[in-house]
Amino acid sequence: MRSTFPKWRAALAGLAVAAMAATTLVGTAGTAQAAPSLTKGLKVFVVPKNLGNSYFTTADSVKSGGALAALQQLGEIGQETSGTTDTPASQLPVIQADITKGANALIISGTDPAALCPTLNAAMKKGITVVTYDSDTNCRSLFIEQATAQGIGAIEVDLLAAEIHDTGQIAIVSASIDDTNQNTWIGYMKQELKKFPKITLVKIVYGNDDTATSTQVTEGLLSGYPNLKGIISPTSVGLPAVAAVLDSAKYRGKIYATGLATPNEMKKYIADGTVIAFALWNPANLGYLAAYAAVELASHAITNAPGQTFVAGKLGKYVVGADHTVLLGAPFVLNKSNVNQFNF
Ligand code: RAM
Repeated sequence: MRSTFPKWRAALAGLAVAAMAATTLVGTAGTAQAAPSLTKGLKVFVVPKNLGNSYFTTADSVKSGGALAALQQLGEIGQETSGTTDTPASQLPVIQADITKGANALIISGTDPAALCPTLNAAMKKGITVVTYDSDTNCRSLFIEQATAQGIGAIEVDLLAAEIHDTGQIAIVSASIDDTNQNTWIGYMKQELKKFPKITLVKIVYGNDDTATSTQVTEGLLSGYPNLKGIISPTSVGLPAVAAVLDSAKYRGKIYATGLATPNEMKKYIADGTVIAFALWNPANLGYLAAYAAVELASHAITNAPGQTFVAGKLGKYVVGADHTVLLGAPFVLNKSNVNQFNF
């Protein structure tokens, strides 16, 4: 198995992983105290793109120390709700039902930048706090961003470029065609690809954050592009599906895949050499931070103006940045040297 990951990239990744491990170890046992000014008993709905995706289970659940854990610590009434597919048609009725149930705040991973907006704008007019996390919409008070979109796009291209020696045809297996986050990252991937003139992006296909569809579109790529050298899948559902298709003597070491995924879903493919490296951030911390931001806003303890600051429990102090965003941190790289340190 080749390992061509440049030393400086590995060193950077190591630093990021160390930072991430330190916060992970704090787990759910954090004894964060709610600031006295925060309102208790708020009804806060956490709305991932869809249910049944383990990335969102980690981001949201009490057990992992995600959004619902923070809401519990703050004395709010938190609930995770969503549809079954990564589409606005599936997500929207659930958001509408949350509003009918008396939501004070909504924390949403957007399945589309615009389609949710008539509903979310009406909610904000009624005084409901709308925060996005993971995937943005054009209508919200704050976006809690996992890492810069440029950083996420660039790291995936850099990882694959190193593995294919900066040469050859590549494709992307994305989530849905409308997802804000994947489309933004793909835009930055195209920018980063300009640094690699011998790499050609031949096709973008969509697995809709569904394993069966992701498998099918990957197989389609392999038969349609016999000279394909690499695949980027910037989705935690897509990348394990791509890896499963490539996990055979026919493809291993010949076609490389990277992207974003949770460690537990990739351990097998890292161990057998199908995948060398991939990237992520700490999803539980993302959910935790989003919950604090939503409660701060809903309590009128902060506004969404750039420069506002708040303390997000065990994670410490955050500042509202340009475009009304709050940045969690940097993406980190997982490979065989560290993937087994994580359990989510
Ligand atoms: C999937 C979703 C999510 C994305 C992760 C990496 O779980 O598409 O939005 O952030 O992958």
